[in-house]
Amino acid sequence: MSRKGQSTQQLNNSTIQQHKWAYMSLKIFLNDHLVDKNDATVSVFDHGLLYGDGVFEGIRSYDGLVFKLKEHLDRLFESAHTLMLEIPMPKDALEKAVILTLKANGLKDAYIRLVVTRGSGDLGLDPRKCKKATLFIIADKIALYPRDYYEKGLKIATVPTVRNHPEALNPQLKTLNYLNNILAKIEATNAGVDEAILLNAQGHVTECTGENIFYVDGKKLVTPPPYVGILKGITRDTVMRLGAEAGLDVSEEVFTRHDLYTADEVFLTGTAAEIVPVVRIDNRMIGSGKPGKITLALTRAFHKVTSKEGVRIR
Ligand code: PXG
Repeated sequence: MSRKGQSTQQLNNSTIQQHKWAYMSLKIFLNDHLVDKNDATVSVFDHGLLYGDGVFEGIRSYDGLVFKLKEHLDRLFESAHTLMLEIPMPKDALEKAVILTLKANGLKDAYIRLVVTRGSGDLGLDPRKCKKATLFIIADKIALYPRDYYEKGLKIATVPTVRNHPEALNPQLKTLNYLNNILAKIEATNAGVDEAILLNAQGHVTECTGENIFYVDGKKLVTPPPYVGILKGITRDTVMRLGAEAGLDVSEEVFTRHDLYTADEVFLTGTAAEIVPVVRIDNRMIGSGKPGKITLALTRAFHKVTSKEGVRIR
């Protein structure tokens, strides 16, 4: 008998099992069933590809609990509703499909990408040419952000590209058209910083390329209101709730870069990033130049919530 009373044979079996998982191809949910990753393809005539005509969600599961699944599905259906895009499955069936995809891949801690495109049509942009939406769900291991980001904080900068005007393409829609954000990301990279802050056409702070932004001023916790042009983040909603529960004075306010430069603390929120401290903006030091106390307390509270709340994978 070897370690922990397991026989060598048992140990070998479990090692083989782990390798099997590692080499087993990912299963993708495509339209109405699971397919092998290599068979998960969409047409070159799909308008998701030709025009960015579609919607998506990025969801996370923590130790077998899918965080805020209902909220993500609600947001997906709301984005699709405004685009007059019919999701080819009711919400409860889609919830089951997400769970099925996680189970088929043996994933407990995962990143889930749920995508619905207009489907394939011809080379005209008219959505009426597309008879059926394409739906796919990818669930994979979560690629965590480097630890340094959380321990040292981010250096970020405002960029020249302004956030989409809400009456052009409303940032509240989580669509497949992310070029506004991608241009901002390129500008941040060119400037040698970790992330971009996008302002709106009036010069008000909106959000980052895939995260919402908050600042702390004394007991005040402030984030921009949706109408300045932001995605109403699900992590943002949770953090606003946790801030209020911690006795902070939480508000949605229109603000400028000056408010960020002079804040005690700044942090970003998003499904992938969770809560990340920001220590430098446009080369100005924020607060003490280290991740702030309130940011760290909210991070601990957030981890507590993700370990308890969610739809169980069973
Ligand atoms: N703003 C924008 C523009 C986003 O795309 C957020 C804010 C944060 O929202 P949530 O609901 O996640 O708190 C997002 C979300 C990725 C990735 O792969 C991007 C997002 C979420 C998950 C993964 O870059 N964006």
